Amino acid sequence: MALKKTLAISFLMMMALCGVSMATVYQVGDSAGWTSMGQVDYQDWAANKNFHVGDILVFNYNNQFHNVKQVKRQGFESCNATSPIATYTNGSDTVTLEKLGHFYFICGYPGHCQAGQKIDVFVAPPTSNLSPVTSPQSSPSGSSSLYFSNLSWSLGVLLAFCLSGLAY
Ligand SMILES: [Cu+2]
Repeated sequence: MALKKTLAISFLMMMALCGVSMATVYQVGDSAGWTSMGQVDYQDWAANKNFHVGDILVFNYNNQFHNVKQVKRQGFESCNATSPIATYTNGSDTVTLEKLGHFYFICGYPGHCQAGQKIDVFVAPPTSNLSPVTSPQSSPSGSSSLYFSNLSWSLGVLLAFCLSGLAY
């Protein structure tokens, strides 16, 4: 029992380490940051990147003039920020892409989304059978039991992934 626990903990630590080495941090808009001034085509910015589960977006902006609203597709398309999934207002906000699919972000200030301050980030699986693996960084507190229950099957996949990362 004690051994099992030790093993589990060491695996969790390894998963955390692997998560760190695997995650890519993207500053949205690169040096221009999150802006409505039109220097950045965010669709263009996102289009040439391969986002994966566990990657991190950083929104840097002046929070007197902008914010970040994560919205659903409809809100993205219509620039409607009235019912956001999440709101960020710090001015240097990190968002972990914790699952596959589209993440839509717009600025909630009037006219900014319409001016192009909106981004659709699509998170694709690296390969089809790796898709359910989530990075430890995406886990808020309290989800450790989930990791334990998923440990057995995800471990092999994760190990392979980590080892392939180390090989580079
Ligand atoms: Cu704005």
